[in-house]
Amino acid sequence: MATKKSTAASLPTKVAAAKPDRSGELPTDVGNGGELHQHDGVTALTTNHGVAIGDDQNSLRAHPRGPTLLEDFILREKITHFDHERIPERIVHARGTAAHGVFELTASLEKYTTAKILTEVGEQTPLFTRFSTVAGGAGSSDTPRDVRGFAVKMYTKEGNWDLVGNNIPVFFIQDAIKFPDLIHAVKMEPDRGFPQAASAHDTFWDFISLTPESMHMIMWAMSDRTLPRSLRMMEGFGIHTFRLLNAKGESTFVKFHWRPSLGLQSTLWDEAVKIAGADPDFHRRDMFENISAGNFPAWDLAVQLFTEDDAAAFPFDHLDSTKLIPEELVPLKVIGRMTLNRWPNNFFAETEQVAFCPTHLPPGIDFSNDPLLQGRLHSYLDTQLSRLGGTNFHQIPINAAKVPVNNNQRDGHMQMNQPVGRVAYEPNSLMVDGPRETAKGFRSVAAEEGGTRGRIRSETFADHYSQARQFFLSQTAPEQTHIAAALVFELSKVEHPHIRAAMVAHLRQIDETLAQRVGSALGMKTLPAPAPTGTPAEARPPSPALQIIGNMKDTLEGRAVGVLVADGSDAALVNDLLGAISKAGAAFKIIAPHVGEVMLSDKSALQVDGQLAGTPSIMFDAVAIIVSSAQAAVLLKEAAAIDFVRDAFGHLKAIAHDAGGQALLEKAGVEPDAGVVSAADKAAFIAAAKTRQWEREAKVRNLP
Ligand code: HDE
Repeated sequence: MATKKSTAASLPTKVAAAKPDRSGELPTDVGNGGELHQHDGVTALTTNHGVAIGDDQNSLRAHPRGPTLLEDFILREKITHFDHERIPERIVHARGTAAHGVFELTASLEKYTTAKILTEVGEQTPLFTRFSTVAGGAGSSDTPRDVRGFAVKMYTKEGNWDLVGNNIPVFFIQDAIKFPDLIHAVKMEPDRGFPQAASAHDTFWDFISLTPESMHMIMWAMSDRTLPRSLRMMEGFGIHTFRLLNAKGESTFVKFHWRPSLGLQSTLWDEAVKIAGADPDFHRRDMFENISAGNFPAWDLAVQLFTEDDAAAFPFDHLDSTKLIPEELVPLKVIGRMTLNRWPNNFFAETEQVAFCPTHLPPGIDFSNDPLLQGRLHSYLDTQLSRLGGTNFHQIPINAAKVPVNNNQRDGHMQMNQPVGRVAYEPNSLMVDGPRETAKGFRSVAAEEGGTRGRIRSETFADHYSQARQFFLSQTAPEQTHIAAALVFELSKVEHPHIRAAMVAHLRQIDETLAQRVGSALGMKTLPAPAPTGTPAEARPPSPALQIIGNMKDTLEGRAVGVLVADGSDAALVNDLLGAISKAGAAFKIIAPHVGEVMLSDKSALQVDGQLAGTPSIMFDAVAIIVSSAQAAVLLKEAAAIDFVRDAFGHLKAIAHDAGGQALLEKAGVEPDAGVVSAADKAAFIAAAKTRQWEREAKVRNLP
């Protein structure tokens, strides 16, 4: 039988594409680049050992229809490498996305610290920031109800500083020894392997209901903080109290906060659920698209500084990570700005292999005795050893400090360095110019420690309800309702009634009205007795800084508007509206029944960004529907068009429409309100698009 050799001859040998930024990248050809590697101007495909490959389409066979030969080292090398492409995903925060950027200091903290990154105003420090969800696996969706990781690796002139934080300023537990239990409880249940990336199941709420210290965090977790609209619109927090150390050896306590320039914004729960289906990569794509478009997201870095004496006067313990320091008590001081301006070249090499450790600190910053932080100081280095395979992960380019690294640590798996000389110890007299310790090196705060040794939880950690209540009472009415609705949703998924009852018993210690709203929506005829506690909630003044709605900015900047059009849409109306959207700083996407182009009423062509069925309104902050009456008649029979409108309305978004759009609104059951405006009234649309129509919520949903 005649055999034909399959070849790739028809494939283009060179692809004309925009050149990615290759700075900081290891060259792919690390050999001597000899003549063999160039043929007719084409870079030769090689094995990992630099041998040019003659045929990458066919494995070596005994004869054309015979067995493959063991001798085929090219096949075996390629497949073996492929077989080992994955490394273990992170046990928590497995799903993430990251970008490069820069930190610039705007106000010096010289009085408090020697750390140059916090004292040299104007200094630009390169950095890499990774955002993540906590509970889901690497392939889970971007929008579950979950805490978001906010980890920043700053390559300072004095070594790396990793500020490994979250988008919520408090945590579930007080002591690191409970972390494996918390994570085992929230991750998929081990006998069934589900649910993925969801806290709405029995084991999570069982653990939480038996862990009163988690109540403050639960208020945050059930709030819209866990449903960010964009990673660009969330705050970041170092959570723990850290210390700054100045040249005189004096120390000051510090908390770190990242404040987004775009302000805070969240999605609604129903929206987040639908986004997970329509675009599981919603946040990753949003970050990619905005950085690619030059809309660089930015955050202010702010600090709260306080002394031992200040701390002694707080009505909570600053070493307890289930507590925050209200801004009204210790104001925030903005000291610098982070801008993310470059997408990684390679997801695996950078985003996957980046290894954050809270122990990476430059001199001038130090830890506090927070028992949660103290446990983390062990965990991160330990986890990198198994995730990245050995002790030399600091040599991977994304992890490598951008200052010289000199010490006598040697060898180990995947050692990339080739140290010279016979000396690998210190002190020594044989290498007088070898690395030595220096007075400018890392110092620990000389704190006095005293007390009784033991496995003892401090009495000052005993109040679990005051800040939970303070958080709840600080929220706007719609935000309080969302917390109640989230608790009802989550606890309704819990199969064991005693767990539901235990949670409502805790809520009674937080806020009686909240307990009643949740209890009655869970079908409880009578509420369980309040959870027993020796430290009931104290009244604390509300802190409006804890709201999202109150911290939304009066802007459309960084947001996106979806404009639904079809052939024959009114050209003047469409173009006017697009102009107004751009002027307001937002992006727009043109959605139409088909991709390609639509022909507007003046016969001009408009490029389509998304096909209707694949581009639902959940992707946008506001929508406009501008369609001719003839097209409206067609779209009335299209479920995707009706859902587009119904969801936009149900998610409290502004809707602009013309007469054709009006027909769709009617079919979708939209009752006009202040957020439903004529497409000709651009100003009214832009104003309405900057917020959500909170008054509408009670009309479209039965809320607890
Ligand atoms: Fe983590 N955490 N964590 N965590 N954490 C990890 O390290 C751990 C905690 C946070 O984008 C792991 O590299 C313990 C608080 C972020 O790569 C692991 C405790 C906060 C990330 C680990 C905590 C965080 C991690 C898993 C309780 C907010 C993702 C993979 C004492 C301040 C970093 C890894 C990235 C990742 C342990 C609690 C934030 C296992 C033991 C509190 C943002 O080392």
